[in-house]
Amino acid sequence: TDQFGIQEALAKLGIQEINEGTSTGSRSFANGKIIESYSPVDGTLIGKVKASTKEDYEAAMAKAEEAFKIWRLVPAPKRGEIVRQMGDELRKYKEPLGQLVSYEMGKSLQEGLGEVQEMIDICDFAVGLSRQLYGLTMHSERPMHRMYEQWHPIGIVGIISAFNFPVAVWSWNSMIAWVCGDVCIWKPSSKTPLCAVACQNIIKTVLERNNVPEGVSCLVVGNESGDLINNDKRIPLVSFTGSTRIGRHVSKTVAERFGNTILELGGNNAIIVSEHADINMVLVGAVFGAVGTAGQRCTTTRRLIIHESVYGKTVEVLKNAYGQLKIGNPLDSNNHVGPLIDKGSVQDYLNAIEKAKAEGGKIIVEGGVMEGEGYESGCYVKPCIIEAENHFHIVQEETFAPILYIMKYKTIQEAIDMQNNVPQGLSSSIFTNNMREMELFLSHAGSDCGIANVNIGTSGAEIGGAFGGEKETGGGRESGSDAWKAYMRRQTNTINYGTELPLAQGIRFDL
Ligand code: UN1
Repeated sequence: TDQFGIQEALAKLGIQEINEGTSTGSRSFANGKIIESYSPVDGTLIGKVKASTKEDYEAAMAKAEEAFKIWRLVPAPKRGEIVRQMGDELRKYKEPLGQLVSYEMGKSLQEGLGEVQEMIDICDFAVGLSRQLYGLTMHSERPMHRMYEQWHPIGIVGIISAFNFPVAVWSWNSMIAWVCGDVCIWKPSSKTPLCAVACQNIIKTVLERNNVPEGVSCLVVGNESGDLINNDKRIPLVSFTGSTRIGRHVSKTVAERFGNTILELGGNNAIIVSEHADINMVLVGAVFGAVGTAGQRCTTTRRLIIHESVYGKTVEVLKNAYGQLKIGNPLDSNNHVGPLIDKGSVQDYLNAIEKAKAEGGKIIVEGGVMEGEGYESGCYVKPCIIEAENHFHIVQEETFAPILYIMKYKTIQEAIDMQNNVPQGLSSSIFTNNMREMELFLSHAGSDCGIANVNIGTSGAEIGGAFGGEKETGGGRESGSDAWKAYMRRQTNTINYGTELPLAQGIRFDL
């Protein structure tokens, strides 16, 4: 691996052989069992992390509670200044952190660096936001009364993130939460704990240098901590990214105690390829969408809905492109497709292909597990294309792997219905140069997803928009636009500066 400078990157990021999985800003401690992190790139043990015990969790939460009392009173633009410095720090560490993301998670180095860029971008966004946490003013129906709303920090935010975006998703949540005056407790995926340790190491210098209370940023590792967060009444908001199956459990558990959730669950994203599409553009959008991150983004393109008149041509172009894909070490910039996260995912991929075949799917580009030199980890698979029908059980599910289902349509209405006719509702797109089709797709009667694009693929959203989706995707929104409102509590204030006390709704109450 050292051909790619991994040891040097680990050293720069402060990653040790054994790392503490619990930390509050500058202080690290953990007493739990050891979690080993193996790279899907080459199967090497990268490092170990000590998981958090219940006592570790409690200690972190005590620090978080203490920190919130101080942090909420720091003026928002001053909190923004701390986040600005975090952005600067991330700029310094973009290269090694991108390398670690690539090595521990398996996405291409380009995508690893892109993920760190999302972190930097959200810092910039959050800095501006720190001066724009606006509330509305209302006109009271009563004389000499003033009404307005203000946004107060909500408290301790629990962030439970997935392996596929091991650093960016945390930053979308934490950077926004911090300018809002909240403090965070982060439970990363147990498949990518070193990325989390690295992030904590990077920002802790900023916290220290500015005398920010350490509990503003807490890290806990291991699945036990996830359960503790979900059940903890002291945590008013849990932002969860992961599968629909686990998301359902998180949603119920947190709702039971009247906590709020932001859920970013599965996607089943489709691109509609119209007869008015520019096929060269479809090519980049669809192939990157389907095979980028080896099909492990929530926004991955899983279905292509192609107009029958351009079906043959589109399939030819796709087959040709898939034939040229290089599968291998994601740190090597010659490769397009890296490994899946682990062998369990490889098995899910193989099962999905079998299920698609059993339901009548026709293989257009053959899949399979890569073997031989360079593929020793056993996690590399071939991106495949299967001609299928939208109603197939397997097509209705999200399989976190590079399997692209293709299908035909006749009318634009039929295409939109197919696109919507899945349980998930994250991302969608249409490739067309026809203005009527495009507007219909974006209309109230069009795509039912949280993200709907034109002449762009389904993945690779910018941080400036609100990110998330409907139906089984969970309904949460994070990152840009006004997603910050979920991280604050709204308070409506009515002030009477007169000498009478008139009641609202004209009610008379004479004493
Ligand atoms: C995810 O897969 O969990 O839109 C997030 C995208 C990225 C984020 C994906 N900006 O593909």
